[in-house]
Amino acid sequence: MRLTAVFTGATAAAALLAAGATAHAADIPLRDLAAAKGKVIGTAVTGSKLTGTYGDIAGAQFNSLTPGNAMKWETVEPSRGTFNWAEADQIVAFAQAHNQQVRGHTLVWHSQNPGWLANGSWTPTELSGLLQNHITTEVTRYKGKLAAWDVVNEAFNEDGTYRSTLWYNGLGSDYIAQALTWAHAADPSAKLYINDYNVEGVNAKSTALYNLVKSLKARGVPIDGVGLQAHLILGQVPSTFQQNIQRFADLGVDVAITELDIRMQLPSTDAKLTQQAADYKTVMDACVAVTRCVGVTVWGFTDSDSWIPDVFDGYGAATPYDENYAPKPAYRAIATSLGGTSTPPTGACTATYSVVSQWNSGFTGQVRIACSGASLSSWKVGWTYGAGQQISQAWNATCTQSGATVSCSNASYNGTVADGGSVTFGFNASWSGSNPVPTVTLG
Ligand code: G2I
Repeated sequence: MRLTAVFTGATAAAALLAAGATAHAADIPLRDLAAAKGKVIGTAVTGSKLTGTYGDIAGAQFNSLTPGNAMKWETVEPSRGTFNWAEADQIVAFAQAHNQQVRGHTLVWHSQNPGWLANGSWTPTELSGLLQNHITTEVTRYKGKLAAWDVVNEAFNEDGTYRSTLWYNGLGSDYIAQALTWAHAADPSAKLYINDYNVEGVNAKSTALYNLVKSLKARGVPIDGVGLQAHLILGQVPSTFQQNIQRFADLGVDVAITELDIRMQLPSTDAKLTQQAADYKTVMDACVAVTRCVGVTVWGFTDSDSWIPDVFDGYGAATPYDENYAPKPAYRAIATSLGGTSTPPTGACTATYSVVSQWNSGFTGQVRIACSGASLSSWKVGWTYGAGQQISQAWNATCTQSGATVSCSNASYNGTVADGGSVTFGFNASWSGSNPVPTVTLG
């Protein structure tokens, strides 16, 4: 979390506001805006993080949670017959306590299956029995508690053919209809979805999905919806996005945007963040425009809890909140699309800490102080390290560290931060074990 210093006029008489949970005091939470439009605004979450600022934001801003990993086969049945529901139960309990929906994710997938299952050799009958048992066990456990299930995940190749998976290879394409049928038997009230990526626009893959849903409906297989994951790239929201949502809706199924994030090449800049906000708004507007689009879930709400940097080298900053839990322009774009009046916080200077590069024992960090509607003639930034980090050298600031407490003040030449301007300083430090980002105060 970062603290935002709000200045009255141009003087440095600072009032410190605890920011992070909301963009600013007057903002209406996204979940209230979404509810007023009859839409869901959700986020994927990690159960162990649901405390402190992360928990506050997840609970206050979203009306739906999707467990990011906690309901996957590898998590719930790591060895055959041994079940671990701890994280999934925790997320469901958190959601109930915060009056949120839960979207179950996911029952049938080619990835994140336990080794005993993925590496086993099974006859079709055994495989079918394993799948039925898995679906029945997991769906029954959460019967009546989940709004929806991503029953089948990522069944297609990019060219629209079926992906070669444990399931397809062993059972043929009808594993999809069977999985839906078993899930429906275990919880008739949960909405059952097929979910995939790169199916946001009209293309070969989304058309294969469309044809599948059409034939499942014709056969009377219980299918309620289609999940468009929407792991998008900056500036590349497909032009046929809304048209594609509409064609699925016209088949008589719901559509959910299930895993939205919009990645950019790092470092992020103001221009990229502005483009990202426009992209988020395009996605939100398309869902708002189609009645049967039930809502949008972001795949992690903060850049500190996103899969992108781990998988796409050099990319990140894909979510609506930065790694210090400050809402980004994308957050305000979501709010605007949901009918909120969203002006960026005015009269504020903020300090944002980030790790620029990290190696086995050391790292380079930076802090950016930016002002909008306010200015500074001198500044001082402080934080407390939580994991024994030790600063060895700083540039463009004078930094001292006493125990875990760091204090940095401006150099002779960069104390002035103009309205609309920013100043950055850097440092080298050591770390071991972990290197969590500290809470930074500007004052
Ligand atoms: O890959 C992004 C998403 C694509 N659509 C389906 C989603 O289920 C998928 O989610 C991601 C999770 O966000 C990641 O957190 O699925 C990844 C695996 O395919 C998840 O990554 C895994 C890491 O690969 C593991 O090393 C790690 O142990 O997360 C695990 C739990 O943190």
